Amino acid sequence: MSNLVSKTFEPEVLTEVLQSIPADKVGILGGTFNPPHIGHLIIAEHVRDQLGLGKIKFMPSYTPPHKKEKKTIDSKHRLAMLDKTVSHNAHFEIDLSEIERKGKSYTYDTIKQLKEENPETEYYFIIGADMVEDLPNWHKIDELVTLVQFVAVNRPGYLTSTPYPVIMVDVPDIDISSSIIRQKVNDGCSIKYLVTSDTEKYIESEGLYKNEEK
Ligand code: DND
Repeated sequence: MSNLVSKTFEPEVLTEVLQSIPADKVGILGGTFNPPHIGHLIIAEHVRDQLGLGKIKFMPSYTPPHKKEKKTIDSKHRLAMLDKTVSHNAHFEIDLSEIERKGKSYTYDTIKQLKEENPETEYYFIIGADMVEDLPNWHKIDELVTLVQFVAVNRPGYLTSTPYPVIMVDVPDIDISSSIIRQKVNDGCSIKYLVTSDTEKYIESEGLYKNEEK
């Protein structure tokens, strides 16, 4: 064994090293991901890069709190597609907190749980401008903004002005949505390049989004 490998740190040196490490900065991109698309990848990567975050956790909802009336496909399909979409980026992970908790996926409950489990971590919750407009309707929003730093990205057709404390990050305008992709599949149109090729194959092989009610 070489000297380099066998060398051990003195305890006081290790303490100094640990104290100099900044808190973990982790981005969370919560979503229904029905399906995940390249817009999700672009905003996650831009925010990670611009805010110097260590990683981005993609967090699929079990039951989206704001989509009561809509039919959302089973979480097993959304999770499988998300896995295929994000697995090529070493900075991206999937967080199963909401899928495992089941029930309505209120962000307040999720952040409270994550903060209890990882008190040293600084969380940055990333939302598109459509969700910025919706923030006043979120469950326990006044408490939630004290627990997590919201990060907003621009989205064509939506404003980003809000009375809530939100960091703005500019991303290229991306006029892609999950609903447009579902509509295209239903109409028999190509979704190539709107989703990753593995996700495109999965949608096709599982027959997702065909014959959907309008
Ligand atoms: P969506 O279902 O809208 O996400 O949910 C976003 C997150 O907000 C989830 O974690 C929800 O649980 C949470 N939420 C919403 C409402 C109420 C509450 C919580 C509550 O606790 O009361 P999508 O799968 O549609 O998209 C994921 C994210 O990506 C969204 O923030 C969306 O705005 C954003 N996005 C884009 N941003 C810019 N340009 C585009 C985008 N496409 C999606 N083209």
